[in-house]
Amino acid sequence: MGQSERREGELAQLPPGQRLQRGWPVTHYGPVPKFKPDRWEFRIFGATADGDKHTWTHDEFTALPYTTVVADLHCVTKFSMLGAEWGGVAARTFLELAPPAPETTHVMVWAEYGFSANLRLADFASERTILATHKDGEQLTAEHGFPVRLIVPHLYAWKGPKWVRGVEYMTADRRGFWEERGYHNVGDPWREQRYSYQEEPGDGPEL
Ligand SMILES: Nc1nc2c(c(=O)[nH]1)N[C@H]1C(S)=C(S)[C@@H](COP(=O)(O)O)O[C@H]1N2
Ligand SMILES: [Mo]
Repeated sequence: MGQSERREGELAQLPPGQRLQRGWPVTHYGPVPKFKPDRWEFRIFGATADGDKHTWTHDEFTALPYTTVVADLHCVTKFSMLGAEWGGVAARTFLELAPPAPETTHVMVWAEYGFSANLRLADFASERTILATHKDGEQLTAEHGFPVRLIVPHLYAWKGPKWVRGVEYMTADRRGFWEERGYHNVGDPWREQRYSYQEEPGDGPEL
């Protein structure tokens, strides 16, 4: 049974070393960006199949098919928030609208102020990965990532940038912001992949 199908009354499963957090703390590095609707665009670039950059204005992004995913959020600093319903656009929708070139193996998800997180293409392509605009039916607040944040349910939450502006298709792996600063390149909470010193050959590019 998947995480999304947990029944009421059933004990929620926490990954090793995590503890339950009541409420929803705000965790990020740097200031909260101000949303400027006329300058905002969401872009997909890099190794696209057609070689072009694809962009969406905020209105265009909002008009894309809306879906929901129930998923937990696990911060590497050890708190977890369980059972949030994220609403937004499935990552797969973008893979269909702007397909990657066949050589694409990884993506870099870019956010305001140059924050970034790298993912294996398969992690981004998960049917549960979502570019979220809402949580539990309400629009995200500025500090939680409005207008768009990424949720990758099966990875630690630093792999889900808030204030996302684009996705770069890559033909080789490259470390993102926290992955360059001591965090694990893959970041699977169920395997407790917290720090880069735990990496095994094949988990990521040389540090
Ligand atoms: N742009 C940006 N996104 C970010 C971060 C950040 O520093 N900058 N921190 C990540 C981390 S470490 C966590 S735990 C989650 C926290 O999300 P929340 O503040 O909505 O709880 O955001 C992630 N997304
Ligand atoms: Mo975190």
